[in-house]
Amino acid sequence: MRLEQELELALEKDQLRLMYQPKFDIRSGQAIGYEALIRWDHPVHGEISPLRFIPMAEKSGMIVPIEQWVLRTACLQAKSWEREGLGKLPIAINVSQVHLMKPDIYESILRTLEETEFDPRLLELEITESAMMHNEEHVIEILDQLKAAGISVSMDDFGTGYSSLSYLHSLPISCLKIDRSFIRKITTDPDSKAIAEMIISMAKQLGLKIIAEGVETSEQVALLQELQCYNVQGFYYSRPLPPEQVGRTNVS
Ligand code: G
Ligand code: G
Ligand code: MN
Ligand code: NA
Repeated sequence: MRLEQELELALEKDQLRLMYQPKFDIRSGQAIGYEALIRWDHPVHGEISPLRFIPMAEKSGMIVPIEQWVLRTACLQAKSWEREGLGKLPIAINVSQVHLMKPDIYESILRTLEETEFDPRLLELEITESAMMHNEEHVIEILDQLKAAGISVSMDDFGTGYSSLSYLHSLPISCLKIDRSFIRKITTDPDSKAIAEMIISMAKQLGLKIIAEGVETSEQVALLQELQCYNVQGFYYSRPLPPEQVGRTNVS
């Protein structure tokens, strides 16, 4: 069977699972939320990267049921962490452009939140800068609805698309995630540092939160702190974790 066809069955065959990568506040050393990241355990090929199968799923349309499953699973997981005494942990899920364009995405998300009794104010959707640039009117309308329901939206991989300042200003988003391509070179390449610095000050001007992705070294942490970017995500703090490890590792 072709991989595309196998992906159609992966959901019902229970081959998908989620890992959770914490986001940290470098001042407190505490986790401030968890991003759900999908994995496919293929019975023959082993773990297949989402970089490989998400594009396939977008093409076939499977991305919609898959991301609905991601939302439901992450909400149920967070409720289970809460019952274990870990508190009300904020979660983030990635939403693809194909899913974002579905006319009933808002209703579908709200239904899942109701069914899982998950607080919308603890949910963040991560949407890439490039995904937000298709059909701007539709995107603004959906994001307005989500915001009114208490759900927050972050612009993922920020700096890799080409959104204009005026579009950024008109979008009801709450946070920019600085793409890890800038963070990787932030301590060695003056241009990357200048870009990161500009994004951070622009976010401040626009009243947006800011988080740096892909932080891998203490030098990067020190520089980000100097630039007053206090929220980070990356291997330096934590790799994506299986759900049973969440809340059991704390970085100071
Ligand atoms: O975790 P990892 O680095 O392997 O993820 C690779 C890419 O897959 C990242 O860009 C991540 O955003 C994406 N990804 C992981 N889970 C999902 C998902 O549920 N939906 C979408 N659209 N992308 C995801
Ligand atoms: O595109 P998105 O930001 O959603 O991608 C998340 C992906 O980035 C995850 O699959 C995760 O494994 C990967 N990732 C997270 N932190 C780091 C890091 O510090 N370095 C690298 N190279 N990848 C990271
Ligand atoms: Mn993301
Ligand atoms: Na990203």
